[in-house]
Amino acid sequence: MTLDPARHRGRRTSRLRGVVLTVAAGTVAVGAALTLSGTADAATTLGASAAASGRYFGTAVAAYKLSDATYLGILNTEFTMVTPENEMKWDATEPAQNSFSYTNADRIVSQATSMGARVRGHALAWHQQQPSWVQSLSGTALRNAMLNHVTQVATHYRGQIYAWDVVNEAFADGGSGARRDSNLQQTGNDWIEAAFRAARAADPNAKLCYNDYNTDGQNAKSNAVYAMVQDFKSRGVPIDCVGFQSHFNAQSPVPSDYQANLQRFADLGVEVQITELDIEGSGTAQADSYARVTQACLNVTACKGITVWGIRDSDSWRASGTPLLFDGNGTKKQAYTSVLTTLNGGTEPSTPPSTPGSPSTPPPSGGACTATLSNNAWNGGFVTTVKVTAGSSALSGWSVTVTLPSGAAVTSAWNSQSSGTTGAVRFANASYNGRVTAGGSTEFGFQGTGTAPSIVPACTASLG
Ligand code: 9MR
Repeated sequence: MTLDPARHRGRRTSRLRGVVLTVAAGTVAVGAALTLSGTADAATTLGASAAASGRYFGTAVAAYKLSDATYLGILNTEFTMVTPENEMKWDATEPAQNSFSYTNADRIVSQATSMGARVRGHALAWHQQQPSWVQSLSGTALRNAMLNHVTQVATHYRGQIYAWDVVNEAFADGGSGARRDSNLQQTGNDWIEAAFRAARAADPNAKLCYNDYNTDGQNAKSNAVYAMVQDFKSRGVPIDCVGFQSHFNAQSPVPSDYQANLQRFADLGVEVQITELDIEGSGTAQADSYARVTQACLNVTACKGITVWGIRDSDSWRASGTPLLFDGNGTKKQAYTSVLTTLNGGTEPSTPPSTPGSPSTPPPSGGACTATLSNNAWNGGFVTTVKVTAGSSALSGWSVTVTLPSGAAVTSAWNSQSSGTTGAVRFANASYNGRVTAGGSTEFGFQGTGTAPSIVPACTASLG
């Protein structure tokens, strides 16, 4: 929508008058609430940037790689959550029945503790990576062995785990919406809830998650998981979170309803977590997909963090697809910069990020302008004013993307041409205000319903 500035001035004034009146009536607590200018404050690591919105940024870690200096350096610098990639699985922790082996998992937990990071425990009950003694059991013997395993391992790590993947990948792929026909499933349909109850009893403070893949958009499989979570919530079966593995590639790209799917689970009253993120590809396409996933998490209040499934491409379980944020040398990829920028609300960090021993990827162009945002908000609506300031060069055009909180929508805009009304809304200059002198500024605004945006908007410019 393009709006006439004169008309808007009138509109805006009357709206602001309305705000003042509402404040005077005492029904809202917000005046000129928020001015954010991101450049100086933008954090320069994934963990610190995620922490700015109360989230974590994690990675899968392999114990045997902790002696690799490049790997350890990136781990220490960038991440605030750690998932043992294989070391807490059943074959690793209980290689013989009732004989537990925690050496490698403990190494990862103490590494996490030493760097002030938390741990996602992965995974207590899964049809894969079972030791051979488990594969020879069935019926009650298998059920009891599973419950004993859950109890013993969760007790060993009691108080040290932020969230456990209690049950992993228990639903079938395809359109059936059925449970996966595993040896655990054959012990009875209630095996999942039995595992969750045992985990709660063993470690009452750990969040208990169900974790799966191909559940990242709305489909028969995710619908079946959704129904299970809804059922567990209604019957008081302990479940606190759902993990979305988010393994993406050309055949299985980020679904268009990714954020909506996270949100519908969140609306059931569980935390949602992105637990094993990797996206095959390279360059801008890969970077854009990473940004979309990151922004989706930021847009869902109950999405408390993102974990990537490894550090460097060479650390990945599918290394040939180069799906991670650092290349094989430990150098930051475009995807890294894109995630960091998204976590920072679209603002490039003031100090170029650097990885010990490796050059940083040059930031994409777009630092030629900055945008600051101020809100007048009331219960159910807001007016936002955005100031666009040119850097050391004059601008011939600009655009600003503002990400609205879930449920918010733009109803009108002035001094700009807007595209979209929800989510990431783009505002480009109107015909008369694209030119901004070096160091100069211009303002545009919009009105909306719902909660006002609070993230520093991303500004891009054409120069000249
Ligand atoms: O990354 C893990 C790889 O090293 C193992 O060989 C593999 C064995 O099943 O498991 C990988 O991790 C999986 C995770 O535990 C559950 N979701 C799928 C992951 C990739 O297969």
